[in-house]
Amino acid sequence: MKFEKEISSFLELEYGKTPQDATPTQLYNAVSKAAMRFLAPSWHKQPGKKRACYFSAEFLVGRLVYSNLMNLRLLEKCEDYLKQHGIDPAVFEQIEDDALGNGGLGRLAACFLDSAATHNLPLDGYGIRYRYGLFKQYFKDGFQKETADDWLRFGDPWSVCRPQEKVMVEFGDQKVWAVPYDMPVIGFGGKTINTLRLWEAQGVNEFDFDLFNKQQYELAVKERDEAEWISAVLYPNDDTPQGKRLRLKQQYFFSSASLQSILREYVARHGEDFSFFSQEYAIQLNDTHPTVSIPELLRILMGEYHLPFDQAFTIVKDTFAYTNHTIMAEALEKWDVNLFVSVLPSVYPYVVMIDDSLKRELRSCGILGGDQEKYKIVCTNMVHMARMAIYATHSTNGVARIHTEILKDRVLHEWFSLYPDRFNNKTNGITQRRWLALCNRPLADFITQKIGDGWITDLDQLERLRPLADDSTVLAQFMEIKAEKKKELCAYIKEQEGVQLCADFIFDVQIKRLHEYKRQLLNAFCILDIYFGLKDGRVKDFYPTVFLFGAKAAPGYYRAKGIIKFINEIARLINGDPKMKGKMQVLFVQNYNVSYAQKLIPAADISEQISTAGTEASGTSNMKFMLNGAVTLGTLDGANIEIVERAGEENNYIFGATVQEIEEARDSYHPKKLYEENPRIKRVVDTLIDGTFSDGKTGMFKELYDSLLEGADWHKADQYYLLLDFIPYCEQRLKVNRDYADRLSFTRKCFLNTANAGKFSSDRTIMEYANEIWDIG
Ligand code: H53
Repeated sequence: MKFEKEISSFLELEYGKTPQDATPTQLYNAVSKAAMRFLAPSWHKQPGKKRACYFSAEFLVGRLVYSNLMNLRLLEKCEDYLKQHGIDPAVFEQIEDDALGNGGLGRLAACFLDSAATHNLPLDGYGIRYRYGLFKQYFKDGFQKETADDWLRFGDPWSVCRPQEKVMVEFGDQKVWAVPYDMPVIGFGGKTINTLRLWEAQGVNEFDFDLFNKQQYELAVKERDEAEWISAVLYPNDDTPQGKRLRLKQQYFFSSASLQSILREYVARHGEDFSFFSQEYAIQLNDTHPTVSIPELLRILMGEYHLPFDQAFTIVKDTFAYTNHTIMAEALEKWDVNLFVSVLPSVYPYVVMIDDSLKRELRSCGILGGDQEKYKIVCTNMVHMARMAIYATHSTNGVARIHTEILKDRVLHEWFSLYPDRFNNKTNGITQRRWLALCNRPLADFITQKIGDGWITDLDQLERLRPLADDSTVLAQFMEIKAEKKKELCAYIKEQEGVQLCADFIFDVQIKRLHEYKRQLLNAFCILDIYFGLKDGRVKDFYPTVFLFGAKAAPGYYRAKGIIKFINEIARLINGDPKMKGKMQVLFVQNYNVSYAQKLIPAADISEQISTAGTEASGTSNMKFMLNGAVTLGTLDGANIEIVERAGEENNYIFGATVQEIEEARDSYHPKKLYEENPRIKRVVDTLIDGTFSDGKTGMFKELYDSLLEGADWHKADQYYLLLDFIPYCEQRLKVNRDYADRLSFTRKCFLNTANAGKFSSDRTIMEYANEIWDIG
């Protein structure tokens, strides 16, 4: 049946509605289901090919309906259909994103799936089907408030539940069913369709009839409720783990279920001969979150199939590979041994076996006694997951060049000395399908007009734009597109936030999770410095600017929440000051998520990437901004380094201490001295305590002030060097501002950023994984 007919007949059958009187949710379900029928014949595994499996606790896929239709080449048909019936094609924007991820790590996983399917690489995702994704955020009196993300209330037309493929997962104190829901991952053009398999936890017994009959209703469903808790909520911490029992259960839950389902497939083909296993499967561990898969596979092979340790361990090592996404020491996961044993008593012995094998290997390398401490997987009553992930796999990679170098030179240096060949770099990337073709159609059309549409699956072709960088007509068109996207964003923000922004201002944007190391507070201080400078007459000829923020703070992260409140206070001061009219506006948007990013990024002129050098492993929004023609105002950190290497330092704005400079400054760093000696620094920092702003008597601002000047029990003063980089940052920001006034030459910089973004496609990254780690290329 034709796609359009399929939509209408679904509406009629399921809801008894015509397109005109269907609700947006009904239309959404009908369109999605029609597309699912359309793709069904191509959704199968190619036999006889090695498959790679991406194990990840997060897949932040975002709104799927438009991207899936685009990849199936049905988007225009669908839009025509809606228009014919008098419906706005943007109707599905009312359907919220799913948010089964926190930030960069989960979004990267989603980009990888898109890229692999597009390039016909057999890669499947395995994760958790959280009942509630990342919380929704709103502000009340400038404070962050959280509500549950009930993403299923719109239905879930893109998943297929496969109850017949459920598996049992056993904990020390509990048994649960893991029920798979499969989502198609549609490559561009619709030829390859891979699978994202997300597991839901269900009780083994629906309820206990005995207890029910005794009218003990709560007890009757207790077992079921406790099972469902396992996949109930996504932990809202981005890159700072919480050593919680339920979190370990989640990790084991999806690791064990995924391995069982893979083994079931394998055994159906080969019986109990496991000699082909690592030739047929590669498993990538996305951070340490799924690392418990390592002892679990060992347990299954040894405990259930009776393989000897050496043989089983070789299979494990050849199958698994590990990606590290952070250098922050506190983010490398460790589990208390007692907790681990009580949750996973049958897995722990295999952790010990791996640790024993490691110790034997260390001994054979002449590493003895106390020298073994820094390697041991079980050490000081903790299970070190990163150590296990390095030791028991054949590959450990970082996610940007500098990040991998820091792993090798410092954070994991001892491991690099032991296994230099295991370490490799895979600089992150982003999919240009979502982050250009879909989110910036005017720019996509413009590029296609100039160089054809090959860039959609081969982003290096953007290079062919370079010769046009000196053509002022081309630049004028490019500028016009940015202006159009700014207007669209203003309309959207007016609707969402009730704030009218000036579309002809510079748009300066910082969007990412709220974390001290990402330094939103530095951005805030600099805005204040400009504000005071404008009032004092120190800052002249300032090009009017909108400063935009978007970020969620982990609900338990007190300082991050203080920073949000502080920025909202700054916004209130500046936006309410009549003297600032026509000069600057500040806005922190609420509930920043993938769909919001798709609107903010195309409208940005300046991409704020200002983390302390050596703290951000890669960053990926930096690449999205670059692709959409924004300049980077940033430090030499993460992938920023590779971005300016490609686009030219002269087309971006780099400032601040380098990794080496920070290292050298570390011991003698004295932020209080900078504060006392520099009146500009003092003035902005003092706004935290001098009554300029109110933190609603929470003490949050004073705590921030102390963190900068005094430190705390667990860290030195100003651990992220805000005050060190403050003046260079302000200067560079004013330089961008001045440069912007020369509209043509600034647009040329933006244009060259787009033209040089080819390297940052996740197509390139995923092919490197495929060829160099998984051997599926
Ligand atoms: O992963 C991104 C990086 C980014 C890094 C982020 C990340 C998380 O989102 C969560 C946990 C974690 O260890 C790291 O902070 O720099 O770009 C993808 O690699």
